[in-house]
Parts: sequence; C-alpha cells; structure tokens
Amino acid sequence: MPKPFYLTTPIYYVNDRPHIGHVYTTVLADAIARFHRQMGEPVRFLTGTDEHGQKVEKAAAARGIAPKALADEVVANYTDLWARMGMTHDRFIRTTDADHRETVQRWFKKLLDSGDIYKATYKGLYSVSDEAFVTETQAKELQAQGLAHQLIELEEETYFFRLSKYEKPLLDFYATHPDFVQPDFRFNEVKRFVEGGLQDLSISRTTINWGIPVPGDEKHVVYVWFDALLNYLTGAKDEKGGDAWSPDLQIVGKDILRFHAVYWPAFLMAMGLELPKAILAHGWWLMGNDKMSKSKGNIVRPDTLLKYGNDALRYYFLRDMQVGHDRDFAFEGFIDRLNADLANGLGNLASRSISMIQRYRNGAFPGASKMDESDAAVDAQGRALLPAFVAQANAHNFNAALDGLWVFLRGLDGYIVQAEPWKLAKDEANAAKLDTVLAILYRALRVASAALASVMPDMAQQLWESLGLPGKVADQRLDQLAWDAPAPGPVADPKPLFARIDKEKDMSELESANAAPAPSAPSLDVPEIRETVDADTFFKVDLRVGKILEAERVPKSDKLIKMKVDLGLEQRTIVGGLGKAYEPDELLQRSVVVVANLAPRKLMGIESHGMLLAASDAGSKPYLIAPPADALPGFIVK
Ligand code: ME8
Repeated sequence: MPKPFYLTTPIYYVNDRPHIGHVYTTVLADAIARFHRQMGEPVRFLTGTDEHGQKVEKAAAARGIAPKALADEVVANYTDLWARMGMTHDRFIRTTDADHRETVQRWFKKLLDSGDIYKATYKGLYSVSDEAFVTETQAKELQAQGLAHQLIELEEETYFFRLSKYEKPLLDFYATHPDFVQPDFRFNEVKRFVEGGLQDLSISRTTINWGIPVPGDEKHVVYVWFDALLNYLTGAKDEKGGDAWSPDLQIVGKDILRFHAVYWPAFLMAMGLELPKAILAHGWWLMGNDKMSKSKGNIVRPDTLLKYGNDALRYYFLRDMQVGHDRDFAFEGFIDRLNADLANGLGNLASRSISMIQRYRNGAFPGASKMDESDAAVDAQGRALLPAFVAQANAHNFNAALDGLWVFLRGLDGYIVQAEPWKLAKDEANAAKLDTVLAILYRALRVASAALASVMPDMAQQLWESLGLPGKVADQRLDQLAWDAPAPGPVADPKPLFARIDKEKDMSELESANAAPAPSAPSLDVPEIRETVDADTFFKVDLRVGKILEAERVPKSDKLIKMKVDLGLEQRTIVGGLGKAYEPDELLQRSVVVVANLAPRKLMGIESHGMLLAASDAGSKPYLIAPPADALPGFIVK
C-alpha cells in the first residue's frame, strides 16, 4: 500500500461554533483531498478540534459548565455541519481522545529524556487570546493594535522546549526547501521571524487545569499548542495500523502560520521525524475589511449561506478567494457570483446544450467528423482545458483553475451564437456542422463535470448523469479522461443545476439573518463642553488603573455587570452599566481606569465601590478606556 497523500486542517478551538472562516479552511482541504483522489492517489485527510487550554477553560467557566461538556457541545456542531456538507475527512480527531493523550505524554517524556525539554522559571507577559508568552516586541505590537488588555503578567515554573537550538537547523531547512511554506510572501515572514532569533518556548502551565498532565509532574499541564500540533502525529495512524506520516500538505490560516512553520518543524526535528512537505497558509475572510469577531458582532455563520446549497458555498469560497490573500466577504458579491457563474453560466449552458442534443439528435452523442476553423479553435481550447485545470489545482490555485474553466464556458455562449445551431438544424446540408457544434458542447460539459467534482460534488454528479454518463463522476481520473472519448449512451433530461437567486429579496433577508449588533457609527451626538473647573476640583477625583478579575451579569438586569477589580492596593466590587456592550467573558483581565474615590452606591441591591471610565456619545455603546498593558493596577491616572 503506497503512502497516502496526507492532508490536514488546523484543529478548531471549541470555545465557539464554526463560522465561515473555519468552513472555508475545511472546504479548501476537502476540495484538495477530492482532487488528489481523482488523480488516483490514496488520501488521508484529517480534521478535528483543539479542546484544551485557557481559552476553552474560560469559555466554559463563563457558561458555568465543565470544559469537556462545552467541547462535546461544540464538537457536535462541527461534526453535524461537516456531515451535512459531505466533508470527506478520514478522521475527526479530538485532543481529548485517549490515543492523542498517549501521543502527547509519550513524546513529552522522550524529549525530556533527550534534553530538548527542561524545567525552569518563567517571568513575563502572556497573551490569553494567543495562549502564548509574548516577547517585549510582540507586547508592543499588541499595544499598538489596542489589544493590550489581552496581556497578563505571569511568573511560573515551567517546562521549556529548547527552541533556540533549532534556529540554525530551521533556517538551513528553509533554505533547502523553497516550497515549504506557500505562498512565498508568507514564507519570507517566517524566515524573517526566525532570523530575528528564537527563544526557548514554554510548553507547560500550572495556572490552568484543563489540559493533558505532564507525565510524572501532574501539577503541570502540557501547553495547548504542543498538545494541539501533535494531533497531526496521532491522526496519521489509521484504524488498520497504517501510518500516513509525514504530511504532504498542511492547510492553516495565516494567523497560525508561525506555530506551524517554526515551532512544529522544530518539535519534529527534536523528535527525529520527517517534516511536512508543505504548509499552505491562506488569508482571511473579512467583513467590511475588518476581522470577523464575536465582539464586533460581524461573524457570518455557515447556515446563513448554506440555504443556497453546499455546492454553491464551496464554489464561491474556492472561486473568489485567491489562496494566501485576504478577501472581503459581501452578500452582494456572493449572490452576484452564484447568479452569474452557476445560474446564467454553467446551468444555462448545460440545459441549452443538452436540450439541443435531445431536440436535434434524439439525445444521441453526435460525432465531430468535420471541423471548420472556428470549431477547431474551440476544440483545441477544450483539449487544453483539463490539463490546465489539473495544473492549477495541483498548485492549490482553485480560483485560477475555475476562472480558466469559466472563461472557456463563457466563450461557448459566443460560439453557440455564432454557429446558430437552430438555423443549422433547419437544413440537412448543415448536418455535419451541427454534429460538430453539439459534440464540442457535449465534450466541454463532460470535462467541466469531471473537473468540478472536487469543487461542487453534487452538481458535478447531476451534470454527469444529465450527460447520460454512468457511475460516479468522482471516480473519473482527471489525468485519464479523454476530451474526445465517445459517449456511452444518450443524454438524459437536463435538470436545472442552480436556480437564479432573487437578489433584492435575498439581500435584505441575508443581511437581517446575519444581523449584527452593529458597532454603532461614531455619530458624535454629544452636548457642549461643560463649564470650566479649576485644577484643584479636578484633582479631587482619584483615578487609578485597575484590572478586572471577575465579571458576571447582575441577575434580572441586561445592563449591569458586577465585577471584582484589582486596584493594586485592594480589590473592589464595582457594578457597571456595560452589559449591552460587553459579555462578562470579554471583560476578564482587562486593564481599566477606575474612579477610585467615588462614594459607594447601591445598584440593584449590590454596593458598588467606584466607576469605570468609558467613552461614548448618546448613540454609541460605552467603550472602556484601556491603559497600556504595562501600567500596573494602582497606577495613578492624571
Ligand atoms: O487557531 N477567514 O483554532 P481556531 C479564514 N486551535 N479562515 C479563518 C477565519 C477567517 N476569518 N477565521 C478562522 C486555532 N479561520 C487552533 C489551531 S492547529 C494545531 C490549532 C480558520 O478555532 C483559519 O484556518 O481559532 C484559522 O487558522 C483557523 O480557522 C483557526 O481556528
């Protein structure tokens, strides 16, 4: 049994339901998996979920449930969605699976024995959202992006991975493997990062419980990224004892490239295992050119789009995204693309062509005996179609592959208009020319159907059957399908491939289905500046930096949140009217500015000792004022 083409997606965190970003990655991987199968290769395709770590622990705590219960719930969301979408992965791995725990503990121990893992004390800044310690430079970057609230100070005894030792081996490896990271510009970012110097990496935590225990030192759990990356090792093994190691292609979003192109290969070098052949980093789907995020309320969920069918969504993703780059998502563009390419384009061409074969030739496949110049030109383009598609898909450029196919299909509309088959049919003297035109249309649709099997599996099969072709289109070898092979039988009645979308109607429906608690535009609905006060009056107000340690909603109030705030010298209970703008979970570990000497007052029966400063106007939500990350609780604000 030859080693299968081993393909992986990232494993997704279980702190939230899937959104179109996760769907995109998985669709891209699924299309690549199907494409390789159609090239005659055995494939092992792995996806799954990343279930340990602080992010998941916190999300579960915010819901008042155990992390594993949250994981089970979110996993069901993923597995249901993948089943509905017909994803063809061979295993859905969960980092809570017993065989994975065994992999992680076994390798941790081996690397400890070999000296690539050692124990020491770490003191520094930690980013909760990235689940990673950050360097001073990275901290400054986060501050500049207004993300300083994600950083916390941490000092702990930890196990380190000797990453610094692999700086040179990694650079040597990059130099000798020019296709390791795709696209090129991302590879350059990775190289620059490693050239900047690598520090040893902390790979255990004592501050959280939700993780795989370090073998022999159970107050530590294994750092979530060490745990998560090793899923690719666990998942390489199949149920029959086969091992697909090493990965041929690992698909990741640009956000997690560093973990995959630096840490991961360094781990593998330490383990003495073969490195992946290629890592493909794709860009992001944005909304209004902004990152999708829960707090911005601009997340597009797959269900909103799946009402147009799985194939339509797959097509849009693969056609409109140039792998590697970011792309702004817009409902209008989505509908326009589907109407133009699927309803008017392929759908229309297929039904027109098949109907003509039925009407003029009783459904039988006509042979192309004679070709004039225009027929020969289209026929030659058609012959080149599949090899071009295969070359582009091999390079994972589905958007170019599909673009090329559609340029040809659109060209056929012109060919039909020029040839006027309805006129040819009226005169028996033109029978040979009519045969040729119909044969070319038939061949083009057959090739399109085979090529599209990886992109739109159901629609491709439907088209295949309409052409009177037997079996599964997915079983057609793309490297063996002959352009001018004879047809085995008559065409069948064409079924409409894709119904045109009523744009006006659906646009408003789509936008409201996805209705975001839209971030209110800065309308500047503010009163005049107030009367002058002297400095003494102002300085009576004692403003301090605080850090929110706990946050929960006040029962029966949609506005009030009760918080415990660290003021350096003491901890306070403060009740704030933030509930419509923030989830309690988003407030945790945030640095804030507190009016520290405000007389206590009771809000819904709870005594509040202070107030948090926020900026807003009459129409907007309150935006909490965030001091920089290195301002400690207790610092005076003046
Ligand atoms: O990072 N556009 O999990 P995650 C395109 N558990 N793709 C997007 C996207 C967007 N807007 N948003 C997310 C993790 N993605 C870790 C991975 S792997 C060992 C551990 C995709 O749930 C993209 O592929 O945050 C990104 O890498 C992945 O979802 C992150 O998923």
